[in-house]
Amino acid sequence: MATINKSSSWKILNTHFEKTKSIHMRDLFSKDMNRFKNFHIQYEDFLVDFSKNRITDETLNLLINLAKEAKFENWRDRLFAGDKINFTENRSALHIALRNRSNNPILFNGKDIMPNVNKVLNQMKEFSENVRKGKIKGYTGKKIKSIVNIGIGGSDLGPAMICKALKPYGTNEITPYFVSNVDGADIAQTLDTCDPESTLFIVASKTFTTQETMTNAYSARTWLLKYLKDQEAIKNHFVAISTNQIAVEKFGINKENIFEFWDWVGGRYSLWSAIGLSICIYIGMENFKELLEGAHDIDNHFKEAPLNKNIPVILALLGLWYINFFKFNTHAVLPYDQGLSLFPSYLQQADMESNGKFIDRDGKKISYHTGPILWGESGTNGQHAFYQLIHQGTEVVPSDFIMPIHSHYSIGKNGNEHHKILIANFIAQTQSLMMGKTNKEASLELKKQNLNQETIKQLTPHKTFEGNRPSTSILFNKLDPKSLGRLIAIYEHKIFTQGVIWNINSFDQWGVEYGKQIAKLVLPKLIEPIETSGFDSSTNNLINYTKKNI
Ligand code: G6Q
Repeated sequence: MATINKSSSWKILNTHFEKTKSIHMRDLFSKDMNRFKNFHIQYEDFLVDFSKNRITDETLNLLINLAKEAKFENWRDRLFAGDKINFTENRSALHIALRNRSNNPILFNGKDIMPNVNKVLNQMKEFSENVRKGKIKGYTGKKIKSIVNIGIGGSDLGPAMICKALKPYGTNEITPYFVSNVDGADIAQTLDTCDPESTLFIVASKTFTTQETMTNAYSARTWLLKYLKDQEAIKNHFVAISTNQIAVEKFGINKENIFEFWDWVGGRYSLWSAIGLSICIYIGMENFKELLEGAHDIDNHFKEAPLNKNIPVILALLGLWYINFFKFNTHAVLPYDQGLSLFPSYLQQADMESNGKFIDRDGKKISYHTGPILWGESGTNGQHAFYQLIHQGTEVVPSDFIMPIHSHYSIGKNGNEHHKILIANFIAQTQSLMMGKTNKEASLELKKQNLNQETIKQLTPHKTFEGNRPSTSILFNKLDPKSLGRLIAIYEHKIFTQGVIWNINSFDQWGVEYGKQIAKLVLPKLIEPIETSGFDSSTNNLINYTKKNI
């Protein structure tokens, strides 16, 4: 296939872009009373309003043509069929099987994988229930009160984000902790708050070789043995989630305490697998299944909804429109829910690790932009920090505003004062980003403050907002397990759709592997007693400086 930016649909889009790039959304809204009606999708309790984007009907049609020319539908079929689309690792990307609540057979190498998926789910159910009921106890017979998930990247970000988001569903009797950083502060501070007799460590690592995770796991083991003084205690206090059974057993974890997952589950797509064990223990199996249900709903929606009504597809096409044509290179994710405060960093990995690539599937260097720099923060905190740049900066930042209509917390006047203020801020931001404030409006506002002519003239440009800053609003009823499952799956499929059109493999992560490889080269140099040479002069000197001053 010719590269996508040489395709006829790309060229047509480019011409369309040149014609429409200066149109202000304010004018689009005033000319079309049905703009919201035409540019929103209602899926169950999810409302996706994408009318505040710099598109027309024609833009959308042309973007859909581009997806079709990139054979998106064919790639989507291949994803669901378990083809080895992650060809650089010779793997399928079958996370959809982990949440296949229909239980219809899914074949991998000609064999149905659902029995194995269900077997592990049952193991997770039994184990998590026994921990919650206090049937699984610590070595000295104490009930488990703290669970410490030791993992990094895909083996940490999803479970950590979900446990925070679903706190209202969590048990008060068990506190979940997440240790990921190899910086000793992370594990040391966590261990300080835990009682060895009532702590369960979950070592979550697909490969069971990741330096950070293994270092933290060994330190946790040493800490435990220091207090409990018997190797046998490891049985009660350590479980592992891994595809590498041999390495787990070598660590000293019992075979029965290993939760299996498979090569066809990518790290950043693994929260639906046994990597979700910490979630399961904290919120219970029934709620974990709801999370899976939510994702499964979106899998079906993604497979079946027409492209112009397909939430992940629309989000993907909007993103592409901004990155590839407007050259807006960053994208903000702004959840108006404190529970979702880790959602932007979770998505950073999902998106940037998947689509931060400059080589296409044919091994050629790409000549168009791929994944955006994704960032964000929960509202309203971000408003008092970086929104200034979103309103008036020289960079335009397309943003997703995400908000549940109902809060879990009844607080303030009438029990909903806080949430009403939150909603008002959410809506006000999207409105003002789109509308802006004209020079005339700004100057009129200043006149009403009885300022003199000169001050008005001086202040007007500073108080003027161009507007035309795009945003998409995603609303749903409540942040519960099902809606969170839906939200995550929407973004997973958005990322996949963009990867298909950009002709990249969204499922490998050679940059991460490279990081793992180079750290191993430097570590022995930090220990060797002689002066280090052989690297560039900056690296040699950094190593020698730290060695001298350590
Ligand atoms: C995710 C990446 C990466 C991975 C971590 C941890 O897709 O592969 O973030 O999850 O490097 O790897 P392990 O689970 O093997 O320890």
